[in-house]
Amino acid sequence: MNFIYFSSSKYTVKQHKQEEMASVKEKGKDNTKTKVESTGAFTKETYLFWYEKMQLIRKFEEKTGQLYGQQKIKGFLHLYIGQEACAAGAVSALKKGDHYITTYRDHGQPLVLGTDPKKIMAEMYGKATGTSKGKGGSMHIFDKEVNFAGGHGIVGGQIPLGAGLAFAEMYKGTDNLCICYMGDGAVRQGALHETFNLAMLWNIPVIFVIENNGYAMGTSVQRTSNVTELYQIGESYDMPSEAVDAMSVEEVHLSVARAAARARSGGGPTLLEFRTYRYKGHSMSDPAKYRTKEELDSYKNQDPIQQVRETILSKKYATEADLDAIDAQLKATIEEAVKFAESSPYPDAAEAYTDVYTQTDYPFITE
Ligand SMILES: Cc1ncc(C[n+]2csc(CCOP(=O)(O)OP(=O)(O)O)c2C)c(N)n1
Ligand SMILES: [Mg+2]
Repeated sequence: MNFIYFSSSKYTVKQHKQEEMASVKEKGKDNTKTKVESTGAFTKETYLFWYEKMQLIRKFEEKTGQLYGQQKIKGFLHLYIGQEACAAGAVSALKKGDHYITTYRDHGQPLVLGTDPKKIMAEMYGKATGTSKGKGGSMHIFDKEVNFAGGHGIVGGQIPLGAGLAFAEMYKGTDNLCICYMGDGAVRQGALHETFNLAMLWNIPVIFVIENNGYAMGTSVQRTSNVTELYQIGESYDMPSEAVDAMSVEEVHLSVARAAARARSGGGPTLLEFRTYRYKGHSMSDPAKYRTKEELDSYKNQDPIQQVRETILSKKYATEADLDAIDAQLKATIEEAVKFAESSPYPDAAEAYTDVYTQTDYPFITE
């Protein structure tokens, strides 16, 4: 194997990192409190993109919640409602060719990236027309067309895979990167620490995102973590790291744009801690008794979609009627997706044996 990418300028890379870290720290650690001043820098098109995509996630998921109640969608269902800006602000800051990978809370990214909502809905129904031929369900949406590498159920399992996707691009000499999402519950997994170490050592173009929604199932970050400012975990690897107010789609975009510029210019990994909140329970069977209504309401008062709606109206980028028309269009798209899923067939029983990884020359099988 050719190690040229990470052996030649080790000392310089390390120095570069230290300078980066100093400048990130300089900007002030608690940048979640500084409201973005540069909202004027975003165009009308970007605001309308954010509105439409975040509203698509919310309305699509509200529908899937109802369908789950009617037992039309079975298995697990983890909703992203409240966290929409984490996906929308990242996609607007990245480019075609970049890779995305995330947890089982995985409907947001593909919906923003443009995966057909019909195929996502069909996957949730377990139908053959779904993104994973109905064999993955809600937790395993994949779409190669838009470089969305899933949908992973093992907490932390996607972290090394995300670094691997980015490594492959570096190896091929492109300027593509990978944005790798994980929850706050994943940061104590050994896989994260092994990956952070190698990603820094090899200067891999990866953006690690901790979607800190405060809880891993019913357990708060404070109950499991000595360090509760989770972005600081990156600092122990000399990784440029920052906390981001992820109820603000502008802040998400700006932070991802900074990290992407670093990755593309050979500056290696960044850790972003997106401070966000899920309005619904962990999954559909969670009554969410571990948190107060006041806490939930305090986040709903900073709702990312509402914020964008207000900005659009105040800047006169669109009227109430225009936004209502977008909502009506989304409703029709979602109804069409439900119809498509309901009228699609289940996979053939023989499909249980296809798309399964086998290695016929695996040396340890003797029979
Ligand atoms: C290795 C592993 N351990 C435990 C679980 C069970 N489990 C599923 S989700 C979850 C909580 C993860 O929370 P977090 O990372 O904060 O993500 P969130 O659900 O909040 O998006 C746990 C413990 C699992 N899927 N994988
Ligand atoms: Mg969490």
